[in-house]
Amino acid sequence: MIILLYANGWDMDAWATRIRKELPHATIISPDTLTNPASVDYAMVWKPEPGYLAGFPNLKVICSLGAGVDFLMADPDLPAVPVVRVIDPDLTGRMSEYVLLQCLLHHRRTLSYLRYQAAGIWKDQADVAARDIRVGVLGLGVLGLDAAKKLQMIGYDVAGWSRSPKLIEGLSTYSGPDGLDAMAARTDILVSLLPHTPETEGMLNLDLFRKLAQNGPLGGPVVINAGRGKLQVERDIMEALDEGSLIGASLDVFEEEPLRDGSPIWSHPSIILTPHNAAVSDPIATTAYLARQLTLFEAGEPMESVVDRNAGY
Ligand code: NDP
Ligand code: OXD
Repeated sequence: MIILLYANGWDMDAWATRIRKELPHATIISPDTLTNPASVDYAMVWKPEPGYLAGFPNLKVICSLGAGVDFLMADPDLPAVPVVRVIDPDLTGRMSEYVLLQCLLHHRRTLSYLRYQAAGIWKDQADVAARDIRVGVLGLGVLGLDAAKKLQMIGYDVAGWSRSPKLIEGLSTYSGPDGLDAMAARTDILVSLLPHTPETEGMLNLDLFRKLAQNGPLGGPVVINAGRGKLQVERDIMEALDEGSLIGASLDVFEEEPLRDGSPIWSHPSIILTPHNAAVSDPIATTAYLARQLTLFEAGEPMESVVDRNAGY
């Protein structure tokens, strides 16, 4: 079994060591050590250049080293083999930590208190109970559902939106364009955990922000995006913050990454920015998961997280 391991810009030593541990019979190669592309059976990749994987004529499976596969789906020359993505409790747990933290930071007005502290001001702001704050989660997949359940455990009034209708005990669910408007109207904090597809691109825009609950207990709505940067229209986020149809934002992902120097997002007092690290792929957990998928494939068994290439995620 020959595996190509390639993640543009990552240090892959720890990854190669872990894969060798999980799959002792595998030969791990990198673009630097590659001599015969036709010998490669499997690719484990993160953001290879479009067209790169087409140079491996005998690939059997392509594995994303993360949960998202938008960079693969956007490759017009992607080989027609199964694409597998990561579904792992380690990654899911990290994302839910991020979502809970960001909701709480805005809910408990942490940015204001940090400013008061810096200025030596002793000032109290109106306190709101979690049960009075309505959170709307865009995406009820692996990550969205876990985050929604954990937000409920804190006491938030949570709803979720997905492409297909869902019945989830204890959770208000919405789907489709009408469902989005209905959920927006009852949302104080909007959490985006959607994949980037042609359908979701640009949907975090001014039109949607204005449909969020404008008279909620926080004084206005907040958006949190850890899905993909292409979901958001950054110009619209700035405009919404200016006009007050948003009062805060937490952004982990950006239209262009790294975020360009000079973007007003860097210094906006109501935006919390993180560098696309809401849920990083841990080499140990990720390689164990992907090794299991390849073992299943070699045994002729179905793999657990094959991407639906028509849906694009
Ligand atoms: P899943 O595929 O499990 O879930 C995706 C969810 O989005 C599903 O509920 C799906 O609906 C919904 N969805 C997709 N398209 C639409 C649409 N057009 N309208 C409404 N709902 C839609 O993905 P994960 O939860 O595992 O991951 C989600 C995304 O999180 C990844 O694709 C990636 O972009 C991002 N991510 C970001 C990370 C970070 O560090 N910032 C880390 C990991 C992931 P349905 O249930 O009907 O299929
Ligand atoms: C992922 C990511 O998709 O880290 O896993 O963005």
